[in-house]
Amino acid sequence: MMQRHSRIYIAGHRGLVGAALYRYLSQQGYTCLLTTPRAELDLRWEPAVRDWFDQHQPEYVFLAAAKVGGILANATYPVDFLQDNLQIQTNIIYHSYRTGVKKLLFLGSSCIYPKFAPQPIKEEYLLTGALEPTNEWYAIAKISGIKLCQAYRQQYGWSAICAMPTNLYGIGDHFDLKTSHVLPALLRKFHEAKIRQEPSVTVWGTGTPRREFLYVDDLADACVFLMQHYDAAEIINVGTGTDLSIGELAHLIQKITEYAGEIIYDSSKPDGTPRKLLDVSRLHGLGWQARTPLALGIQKTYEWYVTYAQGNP
Ligand code: GFB
Repeated sequence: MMQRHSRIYIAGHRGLVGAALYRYLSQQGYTCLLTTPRAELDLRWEPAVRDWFDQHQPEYVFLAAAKVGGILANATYPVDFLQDNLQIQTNIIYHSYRTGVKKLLFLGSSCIYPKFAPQPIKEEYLLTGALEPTNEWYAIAKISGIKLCQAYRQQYGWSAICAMPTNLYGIGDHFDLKTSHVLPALLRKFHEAKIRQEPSVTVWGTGTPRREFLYVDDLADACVFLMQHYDAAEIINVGTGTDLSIGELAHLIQKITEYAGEIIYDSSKPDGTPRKLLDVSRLHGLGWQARTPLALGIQKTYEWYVTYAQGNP
């Protein structure tokens, strides 16, 4: 079991998930959290990762470092999403194993599942159908990460586990309108339209795709729960168990930001997967459930955006 004094490496501690993990573990009293800024350690560069592990010798690793982004970023930077992620995860998994890390948690994504997977999506649907083309580069990298963890467990009996979070949002998110995910993008669009008194906000696609959103602090809680209570080869979904349409999300954000204008849909932009709702019964069976209702999570994220993130996307 991970102890309060264990040496815990959070790879990607400046990202949405890594920062939430850092906050959560600190609050829980874990005192030896290892982090290194990107400027000092390029995780894509194998010799640097080798040296870092030799020097720091972590006991537990949360692998939250990844090149991530929304539907347009995925389509625009396929090399980054495939190659950077393959390099980062392979380097960290290999050197974790080589230096005797006791347990590693690899973070995947709900986009690993087939585009037309039956809903809600069970873990066993992995690799049963074609992927969604807008994010296949990222998905294939993440599937490779899962398989590498499973291979290490099978060949060497090493404790690597894989959590598959649904779409995430929360404090520390990125609000760049071209590269971000839908929830931060809409928060920013509605907020700016209110301030500038614009008559309408444009939402990409048709508004009909359905998505499930998990507050990132809940994910951090789930990751620590899994690190402590789960040790098996099978991947495990992390979500809320409920979804809504992008149109419904837009109306909710319109209400939270108190924007009075109109919503317009731009159907020249891609919709992506029609629906992505995870089956979370395996995680519920272990005794973990998400806590933060969507409206509350969005409200907290909005307050953080207005206070800290504007002008610094
Ligand atoms: O969050 P998102 O970019 O990614 O888009 P995915 C979700 C849906 O929101 C799509 C629509 O149907 C978008 O067309 N949408 C509406 C918008 N307005 C906007 C907007 O202003 N910005 C954005 N970004 N979307 C991601 C994958 O897929 O899911 C990632 O690309 C990752 O790799 C993540 O796996 C979990 O949910 O479609």
